[in-house]
Amino acid sequence: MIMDNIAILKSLEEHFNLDVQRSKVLVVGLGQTGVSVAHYLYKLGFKFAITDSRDKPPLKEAFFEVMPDTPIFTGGFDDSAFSVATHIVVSPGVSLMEKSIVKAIANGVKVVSDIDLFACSITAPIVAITGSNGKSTVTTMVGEMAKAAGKKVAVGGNLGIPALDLLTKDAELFVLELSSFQLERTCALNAAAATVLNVSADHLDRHDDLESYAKEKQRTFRGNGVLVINLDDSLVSRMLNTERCCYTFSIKHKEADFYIDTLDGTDYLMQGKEALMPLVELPLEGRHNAANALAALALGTAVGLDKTSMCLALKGFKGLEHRMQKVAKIRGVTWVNDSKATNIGACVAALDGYDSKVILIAGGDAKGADMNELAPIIKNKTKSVVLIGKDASLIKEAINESVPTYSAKNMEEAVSICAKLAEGGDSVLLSPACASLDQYKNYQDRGNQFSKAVLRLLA
Ligand code: UMA
Ligand code: ADP
Repeated sequence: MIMDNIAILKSLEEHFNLDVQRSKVLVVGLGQTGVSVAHYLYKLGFKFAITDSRDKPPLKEAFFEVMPDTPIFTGGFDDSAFSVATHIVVSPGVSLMEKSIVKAIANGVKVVSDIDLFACSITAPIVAITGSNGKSTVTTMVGEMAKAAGKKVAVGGNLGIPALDLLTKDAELFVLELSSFQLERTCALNAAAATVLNVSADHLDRHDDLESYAKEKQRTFRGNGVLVINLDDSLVSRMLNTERCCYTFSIKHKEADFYIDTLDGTDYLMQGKEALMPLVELPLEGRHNAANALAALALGTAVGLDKTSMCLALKGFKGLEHRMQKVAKIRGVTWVNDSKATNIGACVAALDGYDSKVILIAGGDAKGADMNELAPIIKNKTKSVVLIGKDASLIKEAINESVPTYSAKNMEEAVSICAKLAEGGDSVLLSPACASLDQYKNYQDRGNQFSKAVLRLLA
């Protein structure tokens, strides 16, 4: 449920000293988040301005058709815009280390996130999901489970719909995917159930090191809700808190609350002594997806969803695009699009799921990660590797000739090299272990270009 405006204003004042008469808010970044924040502040009657460091933020024209009188500062972050603000709402894509932001914070300006504003505006429970990999999959799974259980549910956050835009839906349950960028600037969240799915190297261009990145993720556990903990991840299992209600999950350890066991030769998703459903009925490839299903079951259980509905939702869950998605089988060769593998952990999970060696397409923007971590699995699980993108040379150095590597200028060329290398029975996997922005609009664009190039082979 959503609170009325008077209750929201009271909550904002209590949490952030954000007062509709006295406060002046600067919205930093006019992307999806910034636009949702502006609409929210406008409805509540706050005075606010917007700043964006780009000359022409792409959403500017559409935004000004709706709110033509909003003051805006573009083409750089100007200290003068920050100096009049009492509060800044910083979009996740904008680093808190930006000079103007550091200066504003030093001058006593308060940072508030869109997730904070959201948390101050609702009474319905939140399920919060973060982690380096599997967030979108688990968020969608929990949303589907809630729908199957007959709940009015709203699903969003980093997944796509900004949290504040979910406030138009009078939901009984909110399921939010949260990134480390959203969490690092959030302090008012109190999720009814929360998980950090896993922590592996990602976004190290924005975080100091793996420990501090893990700490940002841990902020999802603030408050007094149920913690859902992955026992298979050493950084996450350290987050167990004996003073809080915790559900554990594991695909390796049977002492977890949610785990996998073999009964009469069949693997089951288990809770305690109860076999919830056979693993083969989960229509997703890869052991990592069994872990995702266990995490979703634990989160759903924590907010009171019934087991039958949760299992029904899992059995009907076909997975999301660009995640281990089979594109085609052409002349005996299976082509798989895992373009969403934008970090090493996701690529390792993808390769781990194969019993025989594959031909891998990898590369792009490594975001400061150490590509040497890919070397062992590439050696064990690939026949050859075709490299693309800005940091291809880092992967090539890491592979150090342990398997044959080829370089391609673009996806079309990468697919054509793979087509020459592949024999009947092989799999070709696009799982880049890197972000896409050096060559593509986003990971979807990269995945679509892969699929198009593969389907052209049919001709
Ligand atoms: N901007 C600046 N200066 C900067 C950086 C950005 O002015 O230094 C401006 C841009 O010009 C642009 C705006 O900020 O106008 C974009 O803001 P943003 O990058 O925060 O993006 P949003 O459109 O608000 O989308 C964000 C998330 N994006 C990022 O975290 C980068 C979306 O996650 C999320 O879906 C959306 O909020 C709704 O919650 C995307 C993402 O890539 C999918 N997330 C990363 C990931 O999953 O790895 C974290
Ligand atoms: P996120 O939203 O965290 O990026 P997604 O569900 O979109 O997660 O999946 C991103 C990538 O991570 C895909 O390549 C997918 O195959 C892989 N992946 C999904 N779940 C896991 C997991 N539990 N562990 C490791 N990799 C995973």
